[in-house]
Amino acid sequence: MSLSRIGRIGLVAMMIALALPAQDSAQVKAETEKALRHFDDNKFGLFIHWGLYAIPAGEWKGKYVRGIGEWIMFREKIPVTEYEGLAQQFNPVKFNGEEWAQLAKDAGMKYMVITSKHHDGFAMFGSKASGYNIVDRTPFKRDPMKDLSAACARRGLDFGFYYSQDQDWHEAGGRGNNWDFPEKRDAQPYLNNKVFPQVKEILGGYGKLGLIWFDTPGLLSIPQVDSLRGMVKQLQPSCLINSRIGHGRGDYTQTGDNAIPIQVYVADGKWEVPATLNDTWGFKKNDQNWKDPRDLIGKLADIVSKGGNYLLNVGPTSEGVIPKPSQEILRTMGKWLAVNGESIYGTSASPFMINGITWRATAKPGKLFIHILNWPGRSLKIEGLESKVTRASLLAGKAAVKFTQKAGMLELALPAKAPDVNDTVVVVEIADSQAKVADGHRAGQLPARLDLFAWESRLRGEEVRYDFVTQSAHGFRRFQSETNMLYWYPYKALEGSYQVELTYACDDAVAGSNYRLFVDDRSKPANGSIEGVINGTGGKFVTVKLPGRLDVTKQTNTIAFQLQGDDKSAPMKLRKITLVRP
Ligand code: JFZ
Repeated sequence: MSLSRIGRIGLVAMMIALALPAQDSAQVKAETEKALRHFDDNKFGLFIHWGLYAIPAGEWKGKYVRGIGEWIMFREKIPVTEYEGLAQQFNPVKFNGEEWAQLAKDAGMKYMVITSKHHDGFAMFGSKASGYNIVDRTPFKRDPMKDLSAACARRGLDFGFYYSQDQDWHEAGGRGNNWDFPEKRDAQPYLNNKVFPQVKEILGGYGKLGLIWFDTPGLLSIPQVDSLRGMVKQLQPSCLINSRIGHGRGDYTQTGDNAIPIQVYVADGKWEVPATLNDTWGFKKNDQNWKDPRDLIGKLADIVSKGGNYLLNVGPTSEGVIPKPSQEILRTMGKWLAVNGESIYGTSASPFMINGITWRATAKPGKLFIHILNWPGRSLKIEGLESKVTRASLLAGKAAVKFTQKAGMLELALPAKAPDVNDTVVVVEIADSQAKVADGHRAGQLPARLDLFAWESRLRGEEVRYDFVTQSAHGFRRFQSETNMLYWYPYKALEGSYQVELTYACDDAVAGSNYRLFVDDRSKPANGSIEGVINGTGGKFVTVKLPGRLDVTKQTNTIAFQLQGDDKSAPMKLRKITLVRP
Protein backbone atom coordinates (compact mmCIF):
# COMPACT_ATOMS: atom_id res chain seq x y z
CA MET A 1 0.00 0.00 0.00
CA SER A 2 2.20 2.78 -1.34
CA LEU A 3 -0.15 5.56 -0.33
CA SER A 4 -0.25 4.59 3.29
CA ARG A 5 3.53 4.57 3.10
CA ILE A 6 3.37 8.24 2.20
CA GLY A 7 1.29 8.81 5.33
CA ARG A 8 3.81 6.86 7.32
CA ILE A 9 6.76 8.84 5.98
CA GLY A 10 4.90 12.01 6.95
CA LEU A 11 4.35 10.57 10.40
CA VAL A 12 7.97 9.59 10.84
CA ALA A 13 9.12 13.01 9.63
CA MET A 14 6.80 14.62 12.15
CA MET A 15 8.08 12.40 14.95
CA ILE A 16 11.69 13.22 14.15
CA ALA A 17 10.85 16.90 13.95
CA LEU A 18 9.31 16.73 17.41
CA ALA A 19 12.07 14.41 18.68
CA LEU A 20 9.62 11.90 20.04
CA PRO A 21 10.72 8.55 21.38
CA ALA A 22 7.90 6.36 20.16
CA GLN A 23 8.67 5.16 16.68
CA ASP A 24 7.46 1.90 15.22
CA SER A 25 10.15 -0.77 14.99
CA ALA A 26 10.71 -2.56 11.69
CA GLN A 27 8.79 -5.53 13.10
CA VAL A 28 5.82 -3.39 14.12
CA LYS A 29 5.83 -1.74 10.70
CA ALA A 30 5.85 -5.07 8.88
CA GLU A 31 3.09 -6.56 11.05
CA THR A 32 0.99 -3.42 10.76
CA GLU A 33 1.25 -3.40 6.97
CA LYS A 34 0.30 -7.06 6.78
CA ALA A 35 -2.66 -6.46 9.09
CA LEU A 36 -3.73 -3.49 6.97
CA ARG A 37 -3.80 -5.62 3.80
CA HIS A 38 -5.91 -8.18 5.62
CA PHE A 39 -8.19 -5.46 6.97
CA ASP A 40 -8.54 -4.01 3.47
CA ASP A 41 -9.69 -7.40 2.16
CA ASN A 42 -12.30 -7.72 4.92
CA LYS A 43 -14.41 -4.75 3.74
CA PHE A 44 -17.38 -5.32 6.01
CA GLY A 45 -17.63 -5.42 9.80
CA LEU A 46 -20.10 -5.31 12.70
CA PHE A 47 -19.95 -2.47 15.20
CA ILE A 48 -21.68 -3.03 18.56
CA HIS A 49 -22.52 -0.21 20.97
CA TRP A 50 -23.56 -1.85 24.21
CA GLY A 51 -23.58 -0.34 27.66
CA LEU A 52 -25.65 1.02 30.56
CA TYR A 53 -27.30 3.55 28.22
CA ALA A 54 -29.33 0.63 26.81
CA ILE A 55 -31.44 0.79 30.01
CA PRO A 56 -32.81 4.34 29.62
CA ALA A 57 -32.85 3.60 25.86
CA GLY A 58 -33.44 7.20 24.85
CA GLU A 59 -35.77 8.26 27.68
CA TRP A 60 -34.91 9.96 30.94
CA LYS A 61 -37.44 10.52 33.72
CA GLY A 62 -40.30 9.92 31.32
CA LYS A 63 -38.98 12.39 28.75
CA TYR A 64 -37.83 11.53 25.23
CA VAL A 65 -34.22 12.60 24.65
CA ARG A 66 -33.29 13.50 21.07
CA GLY A 67 -29.96 12.44 19.65
CA ILE A 68 -27.76 9.36 19.90
CA GLY A 69 -28.70 7.05 22.78
CA GLU A 70 -25.25 6.48 24.28
CA TRP A 71 -24.94 10.23 24.94
CA ILE A 72 -27.91 10.37 27.33
CA MET A 73 -25.75 10.89 30.43
CA PHE A 74 -24.15 13.93 28.79
CA ARG A 75 -27.34 15.35 27.25
CA GLU A 76 -29.24 15.15 30.53
CA LYS A 77 -26.23 16.00 32.71
CA ILE A 78 -26.96 12.95 34.82
CA PRO A 79 -24.80 12.99 37.97
CA VAL A 80 -22.27 10.16 38.21
CA THR A 81 -23.88 8.84 41.41
CA GLU A 82 -27.27 8.62 39.72
CA TYR A 83 -26.01 7.10 36.45
CA GLU A 84 -23.97 4.54 38.39
CA GLY A 85 -27.26 3.17 39.74
CA LEU A 86 -28.05 1.83 36.27
CA ALA A 87 -25.37 -0.83 36.75
CA GLN A 88 -27.49 -2.53 39.42
CA GLN A 89 -30.24 -3.00 36.84
CA PHE A 90 -28.02 -4.23 34.03
CA ASN A 91 -28.71 -7.93 33.65
CA PRO A 92 -28.39 -9.16 30.06
CA VAL A 93 -29.78 -12.63 30.72
CA LYS A 94 -30.54 -13.13 27.01
CA PHE A 95 -26.97 -12.38 25.93
CA ASN A 96 -25.50 -15.14 23.78
CA GLY A 97 -22.05 -14.51 22.28
CA GLU A 98 -22.43 -17.37 19.83
CA GLU A 99 -25.60 -15.83 18.41
CA TRP A 100 -24.05 -12.40 18.02
CA ALA A 101 -20.98 -13.77 16.29
CA GLN A 102 -23.18 -15.97 14.09
CA LEU A 103 -25.25 -12.94 13.09
CA ALA A 104 -22.08 -11.17 11.95
CA LYS A 105 -21.09 -14.30 10.05
CA ASP A 106 -24.55 -14.63 8.46
CA ALA A 107 -24.36 -10.98 7.43
CA GLY A 108 -21.16 -11.68 5.50
CA MET A 109 -19.13 -9.58 7.90
CA LYS A 110 -15.46 -10.36 8.50
CA TYR A 111 -14.81 -8.45 11.71
CA MET A 112 -16.46 -7.20 14.86
CA VAL A 113 -15.80 -4.14 17.03
CA ILE A 114 -17.56 -3.76 20.39
CA THR A 115 -17.56 -1.04 23.04
CA SER A 116 -15.31 -2.12 25.91
CA LYS A 117 -15.80 1.31 27.48
CA HIS A 118 -17.79 4.17 26.01
CA HIS A 119 -17.79 7.84 27.11
CA ASP A 120 -19.88 6.95 30.19
CA GLY A 121 -16.75 5.26 31.59
CA PHE A 122 -18.39 1.93 32.40
CA ALA A 123 -16.25 -1.09 31.48
CA MET A 124 -18.25 -3.81 29.75
CA PHE A 125 -15.50 -6.29 30.60
CA GLY A 126 -14.05 -7.59 33.86
CA SER A 127 -11.55 -4.90 34.86
CA LYS A 128 -9.13 -4.96 37.77
CA ALA A 129 -8.13 -1.36 37.08
CA SER A 130 -11.58 0.07 37.76
CA GLY A 131 -14.36 -1.38 39.87
CA TYR A 132 -16.86 0.38 37.62
CA ASN A 133 -17.34 -2.66 35.40
CA ILE A 134 -19.88 -5.27 34.41
CA VAL A 135 -18.46 -8.10 36.56
CA ASP A 136 -18.18 -6.14 39.80
CA ARG A 137 -21.22 -3.87 39.59
CA THR A 138 -24.06 -5.73 37.86
CA PRO A 139 -26.28 -8.66 38.81
CA PHE A 140 -24.97 -10.34 35.63
CA LYS A 141 -21.53 -10.72 37.29
CA ARG A 142 -19.94 -12.15 34.13
CA ASP A 143 -17.62 -10.87 31.42
CA PRO A 144 -19.54 -11.14 28.12
CA MET A 145 -16.45 -10.19 26.14
CA LYS A 146 -14.84 -13.52 26.97
CA ASP A 147 -17.70 -15.40 25.25
CA LEU A 148 -17.88 -12.99 22.37
CA SER A 149 -14.17 -12.95 21.54
CA ALA A 150 -14.08 -16.76 21.66
CA ALA A 151 -17.22 -17.02 19.50
CA CYS A 152 -15.62 -14.73 16.91
CA ALA A 153 -12.37 -16.70 16.93
CA ARG A 154 -14.28 -19.94 16.35
CA ARG A 155 -15.83 -18.43 13.23
CA GLY A 156 -12.71 -16.81 11.85
CA LEU A 157 -14.03 -13.31 12.53
CA ASP A 158 -11.49 -10.66 13.54
CA PHE A 159 -12.35 -9.23 16.93
CA GLY A 160 -11.67 -5.68 18.09
CA PHE A 161 -12.51 -3.32 20.94
CA TYR A 162 -13.82 0.22 20.91
CA TYR A 163 -12.29 2.18 23.79
CA SER A 164 -13.07 5.81 24.65
CA GLN A 165 -9.65 7.03 25.72
CA ASP A 166 -10.16 10.76 26.26
CA GLN A 167 -13.82 11.30 27.06
CA ASP A 168 -14.80 9.61 30.31
CA TRP A 169 -17.76 11.20 32.10
CA HIS A 170 -17.21 9.05 35.17
CA GLU A 171 -13.78 10.46 36.03
CA ALA A 172 -12.55 13.90 37.02
CA GLY A 173 -9.51 13.38 34.80
CA GLY A 174 -11.54 12.27 31.81
CA ARG A 175 -12.93 14.78 29.35
CA GLY A 176 -16.56 15.79 29.15
CA ASN A 177 -18.24 15.80 32.53
CA ASN A 178 -18.40 19.43 33.65
CA TRP A 179 -21.55 18.98 35.72
CA ASP A 180 -19.89 16.84 38.41
CA PHE A 181 -16.29 17.92 38.07
CA PRO A 182 -14.40 21.19 37.76
CA GLU A 183 -13.71 22.37 34.19
CA LYS A 184 -9.96 22.10 34.64
CA ARG A 185 -8.72 18.56 34.62
CA ASP A 186 -5.47 16.68 34.89
CA ALA A 187 -5.59 13.84 32.37
CA GLN A 188 -2.37 12.12 33.43
CA PRO A 189 -3.58 10.40 36.65
CA TYR A 190 -6.70 9.25 34.78
CA LEU A 191 -4.51 7.83 32.01
CA ASN A 192 -2.15 6.14 34.47
CA ASN A 193 -4.85 4.68 36.69
CA LYS A 194 -7.57 3.79 34.24
CA VAL A 195 -6.78 4.07 30.53
CA PHE A 196 -3.35 2.47 30.35
CA PRO A 197 -4.19 -0.44 32.69
CA GLN A 198 -7.52 -1.06 30.96
CA VAL A 199 -5.98 -0.97 27.49
CA LYS A 200 -3.48 -3.55 28.77
CA GLU A 201 -6.37 -5.64 30.07
CA ILE A 202 -8.26 -5.65 26.78
CA LEU A 203 -5.07 -6.45 24.85
CA GLY A 204 -4.15 -9.24 27.23
CA GLY A 205 -7.37 -11.05 28.02
CA TYR A 206 -9.24 -11.68 24.78
CA GLY A 207 -6.83 -13.32 22.36
CA LYS A 208 -5.58 -11.67 19.23
CA LEU A 209 -7.25 -8.33 18.57
CA GLY A 210 -7.73 -7.25 14.96
CA LEU A 211 -7.93 -3.64 16.02
CA ILE A 212 -8.52 -1.07 18.73
CA TRP A 213 -11.03 1.61 17.90
CA PHE A 214 -10.29 4.74 19.90
CA ASP A 215 -12.72 7.64 19.70
CA THR A 216 -13.21 11.40 19.97
CA PRO A 217 -9.58 12.42 20.43
CA GLY A 218 -9.68 15.64 22.32
CA LEU A 219 -7.09 17.17 24.48
CA LEU A 220 -4.58 14.40 25.02
CA SER A 221 -1.04 15.52 24.23
CA ILE A 222 1.20 14.01 21.57
CA PRO A 223 3.38 12.24 24.18
CA GLN A 224 0.26 10.83 25.85
CA VAL A 225 -1.04 9.52 22.54
CA ASP A 226 2.39 8.12 21.69
CA SER A 227 2.44 6.22 24.99
CA LEU A 228 -0.94 4.77 24.16
CA ARG A 229 0.14 3.73 20.67
CA GLY A 230 3.44 2.32 21.97
CA MET A 231 1.60 0.25 24.57
CA VAL A 232 -0.78 -1.28 22.01
CA LYS A 233 1.98 -2.09 19.54
CA GLN A 234 4.23 -3.54 22.22
CA LEU A 235 1.55 -5.96 23.40
CA GLN A 236 0.12 -6.80 19.98
CA PRO A 237 2.17 -5.42 17.08
CA SER A 238 -0.42 -6.55 14.52
CA CYS A 239 -3.34 -4.86 16.30
CA LEU A 240 -4.48 -1.98 14.09
CA ILE A 241 -5.17 1.42 15.59
CA ASN A 242 -7.75 3.77 14.07
CA SER A 243 -7.18 7.45 13.40
CA ARG A 244 -9.35 8.56 16.31
CA ILE A 245 -6.44 7.88 18.61
CA GLY A 246 -5.55 11.43 17.56
CA HIS A 247 -2.49 13.40 16.38
CA GLY A 248 -2.20 11.31 13.20
CA ARG A 249 -1.02 8.31 15.20
CA GLY A 250 -3.45 5.78 13.74
CA ASP A 251 -2.84 3.08 11.14
CA TYR A 252 -5.97 3.81 9.15
CA THR A 253 -8.57 6.56 8.87
CA GLN A 254 -12.13 6.87 10.05
CA THR A 255 -14.49 9.04 8.11
CA GLY A 256 -17.12 10.93 10.05
CA ASP A 257 -20.13 8.90 11.14
CA ASN A 258 -22.23 7.84 8.17
CA ALA A 259 -19.91 9.97 6.02
CA ILE A 260 -19.01 8.55 2.62
CA PRO A 261 -16.42 10.32 0.46
CA ILE A 262 -17.96 11.39 -2.85
CA GLN A 263 -15.08 10.09 -5.00
CA VAL A 264 -12.52 7.31 -4.96
CA TYR A 265 -10.37 8.18 -1.93
CA VAL A 266 -7.09 6.34 -1.62
CA ALA A 267 -4.63 9.19 -1.13
CA ASP A 268 -4.47 8.91 2.66
CA GLY A 269 -4.31 5.14 3.04
CA LYS A 270 -7.01 2.79 4.22
CA TRP A 271 -10.28 4.13 5.64
CA GLU A 272 -13.51 2.94 7.14
CA VAL A 273 -17.04 4.36 7.38
CA PRO A 274 -18.72 3.75 10.74
CA ALA A 275 -22.47 3.85 10.21
CA THR A 276 -25.77 3.29 11.96
CA LEU A 277 -28.75 1.19 10.86
CA ASN A 278 -31.13 3.76 12.35
CA ASP A 279 -30.29 7.11 13.99
CA THR A 280 -28.45 5.92 17.08
CA TRP A 281 -25.50 3.75 18.09
CA GLY A 282 -26.66 2.69 21.55
CA PHE A 283 -30.15 1.15 21.80
CA LYS A 284 -33.12 3.58 21.75
CA LYS A 285 -36.50 2.00 22.09
CA ASN A 286 -38.34 4.50 19.92
CA ASP A 287 -35.89 4.69 17.04
CA GLN A 288 -37.51 2.73 14.23
CA ASN A 289 -35.98 4.73 11.39
CA TRP A 290 -34.31 1.68 9.89
CA LYS A 291 -32.34 1.96 6.70
CA ASP A 292 -33.47 -0.06 3.70
CA PRO A 293 -31.23 -3.11 3.00
CA ARG A 294 -31.18 -1.98 -0.63
CA ASP A 295 -29.69 1.31 0.50
CA LEU A 296 -27.11 -0.44 2.68
CA ILE A 297 -26.06 -2.96 0.01
CA GLY A 298 -25.67 -0.08 -2.43
CA LYS A 299 -23.65 1.85 0.15
CA LEU A 300 -21.39 -1.17 0.71
CA ALA A 301 -20.65 -1.35 -3.03
CA ASP A 302 -20.26 2.43 -3.14
CA ILE A 303 -17.81 2.51 -0.22
CA VAL A 304 -15.77 -0.45 -1.46
CA SER A 305 -15.61 1.07 -4.96
CA LYS A 306 -14.06 4.17 -3.36
CA GLY A 307 -11.50 2.20 -1.34
CA GLY A 308 -13.17 1.97 2.07
CA ASN A 309 -14.53 -0.54 4.57
CA TYR A 310 -18.05 -0.41 6.00
CA LEU A 311 -18.56 -0.85 9.74
CA LEU A 312 -22.29 -1.20 10.42
CA ASN A 313 -23.65 -0.83 13.92
CA VAL A 314 -26.18 -2.61 16.09
CA GLY A 315 -27.27 -1.47 19.55
CA PRO A 316 -28.34 -4.44 21.70
CA THR A 317 -30.88 -4.03 24.51
CA SER A 318 -29.96 -4.23 28.19
CA GLU A 319 -31.25 -7.81 28.11
CA GLY A 320 -28.61 -8.63 25.52
CA VAL A 321 -30.85 -8.81 22.47
CA ILE A 322 -29.93 -7.34 19.09
CA PRO A 323 -33.13 -5.67 17.84
CA LYS A 324 -35.07 -7.85 15.37
CA PRO A 325 -35.10 -5.28 12.56
CA SER A 326 -31.29 -4.99 12.80
CA GLN A 327 -30.97 -8.75 12.54
CA GLU A 328 -33.27 -8.92 9.54
CA ILE A 329 -31.46 -6.13 7.72
CA LEU A 330 -28.08 -7.76 8.29
CA ARG A 331 -29.24 -11.20 7.19
CA THR A 332 -30.66 -9.68 3.99
CA MET A 333 -27.26 -8.15 3.30
CA GLY A 334 -25.66 -11.51 4.03
CA LYS A 335 -27.86 -13.23 1.44
CA TRP A 336 -26.69 -10.77 -1.18
CA LEU A 337 -23.06 -11.22 -0.15
CA ALA A 338 -23.31 -15.02 -0.18
CA VAL A 339 -23.96 -14.75 -3.93
CA ASN A 340 -22.00 -11.59 -4.76
CA GLY A 341 -19.17 -11.59 -2.22
CA GLU A 342 -16.54 -12.08 -4.91
CA SER A 343 -17.27 -8.53 -6.10
CA ILE A 344 -16.63 -7.10 -2.60
CA TYR A 345 -14.03 -9.01 -0.53
CA GLY A 346 -10.44 -8.61 -1.60
CA THR A 347 -11.29 -6.14 -4.37
CA SER A 348 -9.62 -2.84 -5.07
CA ALA A 349 -11.21 0.54 -5.72
CA SER A 350 -12.78 1.67 -8.97
CA PRO A 351 -10.40 2.74 -11.75
CA PHE A 352 -13.18 5.13 -12.90
CA MET A 353 -14.20 8.46 -11.43
CA ILE A 354 -17.57 8.38 -9.70
CA ASN A 355 -20.31 10.02 -11.74
CA GLY A 356 -23.98 9.55 -10.92
CA ILE A 357 -25.67 6.74 -9.02
CA THR A 358 -26.38 4.23 -11.78
CA TRP A 359 -23.33 2.06 -11.24
CA ARG A 360 -20.07 1.56 -9.33
CA ALA A 361 -17.02 -0.56 -10.11
CA THR A 362 -14.74 -2.73 -8.01
CA ALA A 363 -11.71 -4.55 -9.42
CA LYS A 364 -9.57 -7.67 -9.25
CA PRO A 365 -6.71 -8.54 -11.58
CA GLY A 366 -8.20 -9.07 -15.06
CA LYS A 367 -11.72 -8.27 -13.88
CA LEU A 368 -14.07 -5.41 -13.28
CA PHE A 369 -17.22 -5.88 -11.25
CA ILE A 370 -19.90 -3.47 -12.39
CA HIS A 371 -22.42 -2.94 -9.59
CA ILE A 372 -25.68 -1.72 -11.06
CA LEU A 373 -27.48 0.16 -8.29
CA ASN A 374 -30.20 1.97 -10.23
CA TRP A 375 -31.38 -0.03 -13.21
CA PRO A 376 -30.79 1.82 -16.49
CA GLY A 377 -33.10 -0.34 -18.64
CA ARG A 378 -31.86 -2.51 -21.50
CA SER A 379 -28.47 -0.91 -21.91
CA LEU A 380 -25.68 0.35 -19.71
CA LYS A 381 -22.99 2.50 -21.31
CA ILE A 382 -19.61 2.72 -19.64
CA GLU A 383 -17.37 5.37 -21.08
CA GLY A 384 -13.60 5.45 -21.06
CA LEU A 385 -12.63 1.79 -20.77
CA GLU A 386 -9.59 1.24 -22.99
CA SER A 387 -8.86 -2.38 -22.01
CA LYS A 388 -10.28 -5.00 -24.34
CA VAL A 389 -13.26 -6.81 -22.86
CA THR A 390 -13.13 -10.57 -23.44
CA ARG A 391 -16.33 -11.62 -21.69
CA ALA A 392 -19.18 -10.24 -19.61
CA SER A 393 -21.57 -12.18 -17.40
CA LEU A 394 -23.92 -11.81 -14.46
CA LEU A 395 -22.17 -12.76 -11.23
CA ALA A 396 -25.37 -14.34 -9.91
CA GLY A 397 -26.16 -17.36 -12.10
CA LYS A 398 -23.21 -16.75 -14.47
CA ALA A 399 -25.38 -16.02 -17.53
CA ALA A 400 -23.43 -14.32 -20.33
CA VAL A 401 -24.12 -10.63 -20.95
CA LYS A 402 -23.92 -9.43 -24.57
CA PHE A 403 -21.74 -6.41 -25.11
CA THR A 404 -20.26 -4.16 -27.74
CA GLN A 405 -17.11 -2.12 -27.40
CA LYS A 406 -16.11 0.69 -29.71
CA ALA A 407 -14.20 3.94 -29.42
CA GLY A 408 -13.76 3.69 -25.69
CA MET A 409 -17.42 2.91 -25.07
CA LEU A 410 -18.54 -0.37 -23.54
CA GLU A 411 -22.22 -1.09 -23.89
CA LEU A 412 -23.78 -3.92 -21.91
CA ALA A 413 -27.06 -5.43 -23.11
CA LEU A 414 -29.25 -5.95 -20.06
CA PRO A 415 -32.62 -7.42 -19.22
CA ALA A 416 -35.45 -4.87 -19.06
CA LYS A 417 -35.79 -5.32 -15.28
CA ALA A 418 -33.15 -5.62 -12.59
CA PRO A 419 -32.42 -9.27 -11.71
CA ASP A 420 -31.45 -8.00 -8.25
CA VAL A 421 -32.88 -4.65 -7.24
CA ASN A 422 -30.28 -4.29 -4.46
CA ASP A 423 -27.26 -4.43 -6.77
CA THR A 424 -26.90 -6.59 -9.89
CA VAL A 425 -23.25 -7.35 -10.51
CA VAL A 426 -21.87 -7.79 -14.04
CA VAL A 427 -18.42 -9.37 -14.24
CA VAL A 428 -16.42 -7.78 -17.04
CA GLU A 429 -13.30 -9.75 -17.94
CA ILE A 430 -10.55 -7.71 -19.56
CA ALA A 431 -7.33 -8.47 -21.42
CA ASP A 432 -5.24 -6.35 -19.01
CA SER A 433 -4.55 -7.17 -15.40
CA GLN A 434 -5.44 -3.58 -14.39
CA ALA A 435 -8.09 -1.75 -16.37
CA LYS A 436 -6.83 1.05 -18.60
CA VAL A 437 -9.13 4.04 -18.41
CA ALA A 438 -9.08 7.06 -20.74
CA ASP A 439 -8.19 10.54 -19.60
CA GLY A 440 -11.30 12.35 -18.42
CA HIS A 441 -12.83 9.20 -16.95
CA ARG A 442 -10.19 8.04 -14.50
CA ALA A 443 -10.46 7.90 -10.72
CA GLY A 444 -8.94 11.09 -9.36
CA GLN A 445 -10.49 13.20 -12.11
CA LEU A 446 -13.84 15.00 -12.22
CA PRO A 447 -16.46 15.53 -14.90
CA ALA A 448 -17.32 19.09 -15.98
CA ARG A 449 -20.73 18.65 -14.37
CA LEU A 450 -20.75 16.66 -11.17
CA ASP A 451 -24.08 15.44 -9.87
CA LEU A 452 -24.26 14.95 -6.12
CA PHE A 453 -27.40 12.91 -5.58
CA ALA A 454 -29.35 12.81 -2.34
CA TRP A 455 -28.62 9.07 -2.26
CA GLU A 456 -24.90 9.84 -1.92
CA SER A 457 -25.38 12.23 0.98
CA ARG A 458 -25.59 11.64 4.67
CA LEU A 459 -29.20 12.11 5.76
CA ARG A 460 -28.82 14.05 8.95
CA GLY A 461 -31.74 14.16 11.39
CA GLU A 462 -34.43 11.85 12.64
CA GLU A 463 -37.08 12.98 10.12
CA VAL A 464 -35.15 12.97 6.83
CA ARG A 465 -36.18 10.15 4.52
CA TYR A 466 -34.97 8.87 1.18
CA ASP A 467 -37.37 7.65 -1.48
CA PHE A 468 -36.02 5.27 -4.15
CA VAL A 469 -38.90 5.88 -6.56
CA THR A 470 -38.30 9.61 -6.94
CA GLN A 471 -34.60 9.33 -6.03
CA SER A 472 -35.00 12.17 -3.58
CA ALA A 473 -34.84 13.08 0.09
CA HIS A 474 -37.50 14.93 2.10
CA GLY A 475 -38.24 15.88 5.70
CA PHE A 476 -36.08 18.98 6.12
CA ARG A 477 -37.41 19.78 9.58
CA ARG A 478 -35.89 22.40 11.84
CA PHE A 479 -35.70 22.31 15.62
CA GLN A 480 -34.40 24.70 18.20
CA SER A 481 -31.16 22.81 18.76
CA GLU A 482 -30.69 21.14 15.41
CA THR A 483 -31.63 21.17 11.76
CA ASN A 484 -32.19 18.24 9.46
CA MET A 485 -29.95 18.38 6.43
CA LEU A 486 -28.04 16.58 3.72
CA TYR A 487 -24.26 16.43 3.89
CA TRP A 488 -21.84 15.55 1.12
CA TYR A 489 -18.18 14.86 1.93
CA PRO A 490 -15.59 15.98 -0.64
CA TYR A 491 -12.52 14.43 1.05
CA LYS A 492 -10.06 16.56 -0.91
CA ALA A 493 -11.53 15.51 -4.26
CA LEU A 494 -13.37 18.67 -5.17
CA GLU A 495 -11.25 21.80 -5.06
CA GLY A 496 -12.71 24.53 -7.18
CA SER A 497 -15.23 27.29 -7.53
CA TYR A 498 -18.56 25.99 -8.78
CA GLN A 499 -21.84 27.17 -10.14
CA VAL A 500 -24.61 25.12 -8.61
CA GLU A 501 -27.88 23.72 -9.87
CA LEU A 502 -30.59 22.31 -7.68
CA THR A 503 -32.96 19.55 -8.81
CA TYR A 504 -36.03 19.36 -6.62
CA ALA A 505 -39.82 19.23 -6.46
CA CYS A 506 -42.10 21.18 -4.15
CA ASP A 507 -45.86 21.35 -3.86
CA ASP A 508 -47.03 24.95 -4.19
CA ALA A 509 -48.91 24.76 -0.88
CA VAL A 510 -45.71 24.27 1.10
CA ALA A 511 -43.35 26.44 -0.96
CA GLY A 512 -41.64 29.55 0.37
CA SER A 513 -39.04 28.54 2.93
CA ASN A 514 -35.50 29.79 2.58
CA TYR A 515 -32.75 27.33 1.86
CA ARG A 516 -29.05 27.48 2.45
CA LEU A 517 -26.36 25.51 0.65
CA PHE A 518 -22.99 25.90 2.28
CA VAL A 519 -19.56 24.46 2.79
CA ASP A 520 -17.91 23.44 6.07
CA ASP A 521 -19.82 23.68 9.29
CA ARG A 522 -23.00 25.36 10.46
CA SER A 523 -21.30 27.98 12.56
CA LYS A 524 -18.88 29.51 10.10
CA PRO A 525 -19.89 30.28 6.55
CA ALA A 526 -16.11 30.49 5.88
CA ASN A 527 -16.12 29.54 2.24
CA GLY A 528 -19.43 31.16 1.62
CA SER A 529 -22.89 29.90 1.03
CA ILE A 530 -25.72 30.19 -1.46
CA GLU A 531 -29.12 31.18 -0.17
CA GLY A 532 -32.51 31.53 -1.75
CA VAL A 533 -36.18 30.60 -1.68
CA ILE A 534 -37.76 27.23 -2.39
CA ASN A 535 -40.35 28.07 -5.03
CA GLY A 536 -43.34 25.86 -5.75
CA THR A 537 -42.92 23.59 -8.77
CA GLY A 538 -46.43 22.19 -8.92
CA GLY A 539 -44.94 19.04 -7.42
CA LYS A 540 -42.82 18.35 -10.53
CA PHE A 541 -39.04 17.97 -10.52
CA VAL A 542 -37.25 20.99 -11.93
CA THR A 543 -33.61 21.99 -12.21
CA VAL A 544 -32.78 25.57 -11.29
CA LYS A 545 -29.50 27.47 -11.53
CA LEU A 546 -28.60 29.03 -8.20
CA PRO A 547 -27.06 32.49 -7.83
CA GLY A 548 -23.39 32.85 -6.90
CA ARG A 549 -20.65 30.31 -6.48
CA LEU A 550 -19.67 27.60 -4.04
CA ASP A 551 -15.97 27.51 -3.24
CA VAL A 552 -14.60 24.14 -2.22
CA THR A 553 -11.07 23.78 -0.90
CA LYS A 554 -8.93 20.84 0.19
CA GLN A 555 -9.98 21.62 3.75
CA THR A 556 -13.71 21.56 3.04
CA ASN A 557 -15.25 18.86 5.21
CA THR A 558 -18.82 19.08 4.08
CA ILE A 559 -21.21 20.54 1.57
CA ALA A 560 -24.58 20.87 3.22
CA PHE A 561 -28.17 21.67 2.32
CA GLN A 562 -30.77 22.84 4.83
CA LEU A 563 -33.80 25.06 5.23
CA GLN A 564 -33.53 28.29 7.17
CA GLY A 565 -35.97 30.42 9.11
CA ASP A 566 -39.08 28.26 8.95
CA ASP A 567 -39.40 24.68 7.75
CA LYS A 568 -42.71 25.02 5.93
CA SER A 569 -41.06 23.51 2.83
CA ALA A 570 -39.79 20.47 4.79
CA PRO A 571 -41.71 18.03 2.51
CA MET A 572 -39.87 19.33 -0.60
CA LYS A 573 -38.07 16.57 -2.47
CA LEU A 574 -34.40 17.17 -3.16
CA ARG A 575 -32.94 14.88 -5.81
CA LYS A 576 -29.49 16.33 -6.39
CA ILE A 577 -27.24 19.31 -6.55
CA THR A 578 -25.00 19.67 -9.57
CA LEU A 579 -21.59 21.31 -9.35
CA VAL A 580 -20.70 22.94 -12.63
CA ARG A 581 -17.19 24.04 -13.48
CA PRO A 582 -17.60 27.46 -15.07
C1 JFZ B 1 -18.41 9.12 18.32
C2 JFZ B 1 -19.10 8.89 19.65
O1 JFZ B 1 -19.22 10.09 20.35
C3 JFZ B 1 -20.44 8.25 19.40
O2 JFZ B 1 -21.10 8.03 20.62
C4 JFZ B 1 -20.24 6.93 18.68
O3 JFZ B 1 -19.50 6.04 19.49
C5 JFZ B 1 -19.53 7.18 17.37
C6 JFZ B 1 -19.17 5.91 16.64
O4 JFZ B 1 -18.32 7.92 17.56
O5 JFZ B 1 -19.06 10.17 17.64
C7 JFZ B 1 -18.45 10.80 16.61
C8 JFZ B 1 -17.08 10.87 16.48
C9 JFZ B 1 -16.52 11.51 15.38
C10 JFZ B 1 -17.32 12.08 14.42
C11 JFZ B 1 -18.68 12.03 14.55
C12 JFZ B 1 -19.25 11.39 15.66
N1 JFZ B 1 -16.75 12.69 13.30
O6 JFZ B 1 -15.52 12.75 13.18
O7 JFZ B 1 -17.48 13.15 12.41
